[in-house]
Amino acid sequence: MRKFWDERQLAHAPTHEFFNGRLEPAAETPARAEAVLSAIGATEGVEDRGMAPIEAVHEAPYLDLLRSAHEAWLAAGRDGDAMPYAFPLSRRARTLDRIDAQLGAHSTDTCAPVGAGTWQSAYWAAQTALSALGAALGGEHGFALTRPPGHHAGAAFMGGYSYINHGCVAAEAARAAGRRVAVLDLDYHMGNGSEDILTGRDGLFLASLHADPRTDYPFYWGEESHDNILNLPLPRGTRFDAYDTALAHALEWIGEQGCDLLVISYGADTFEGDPISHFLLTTGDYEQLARRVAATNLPAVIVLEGGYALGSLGRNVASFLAGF
Ligand code: OKP
Ligand code: ZN
Repeated sequence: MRKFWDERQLAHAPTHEFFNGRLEPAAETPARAEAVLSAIGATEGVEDRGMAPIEAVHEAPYLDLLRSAHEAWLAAGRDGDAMPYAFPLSRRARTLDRIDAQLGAHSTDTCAPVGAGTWQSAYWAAQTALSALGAALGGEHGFALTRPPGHHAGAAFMGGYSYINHGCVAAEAARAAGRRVAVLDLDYHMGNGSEDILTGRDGLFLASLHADPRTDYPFYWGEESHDNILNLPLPRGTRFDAYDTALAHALEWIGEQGCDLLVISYGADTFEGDPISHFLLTTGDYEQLARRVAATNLPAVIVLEGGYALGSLGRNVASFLAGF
């Protein structure tokens, strides 16, 4: 297992998030990366492969907005993180002059504040995932220590702490290199951005285990399977046995699609002690689950999505990696 990290991912540092109708301390913080770093040992640095692999999954106007939003926010006389408050559902104006309107048009929710360092962190998360892909293309598993998460970011939208979908950036780059790729999403939350990006793309597949959207964010995606997407919702309270059974099903389906490379969106927020989630996996369970994945003998790129129990996050990630 080769492990990759770039410290520019610490630049994104939201202080607050809008949750249950009020501002709460942010759950997705730079301290998450520090916690993982201290548990996984030495990491390798990251190469800069530029914008092209990011532009292969995100639309240019969205990337332009993401890069410029915080400056526009300051220019509008605001301070702190940029955050939308109005969202076009069926209606869309031709011109969106105000930063508030632009943000709302490219966001699913109020869970993706844009600060001065957001672009830098999301960009280097994608580059970190691409470096881990380099390892997998060379036949070794690669772990990308990535933050902020990516799997709620779609082709033209941010949401759910996610801005650039680094897992999909790696998956698309692998496909461009001639591989047949399955994204296996093991975060607690359904990866609606990944579904948005991957639906109907030749040579790319998504299998996702996640909390039932009837009870959990992102609510409006993830109940049904279709095309190249396998969605496996699980109830709150899910423990190892039911999770492991669903994982076996997902891996069987991935095998049937003839995939030869895995991108794993690993979220440690399926942990029993996670403060915002409701599954009951233990630290030791992650090693067992990873063993099952590794038994496919497919090279894997592992990117980090969620996981918010700061005191256990490092151990949980290390346990998952140990299974490989
Ligand atoms: C990101 B990842 C925050 C409400 C909480 C957002 C959850 C995002 C999870 N305003 N809902 O999948 O771990
Ligand atoms: Zn999550």
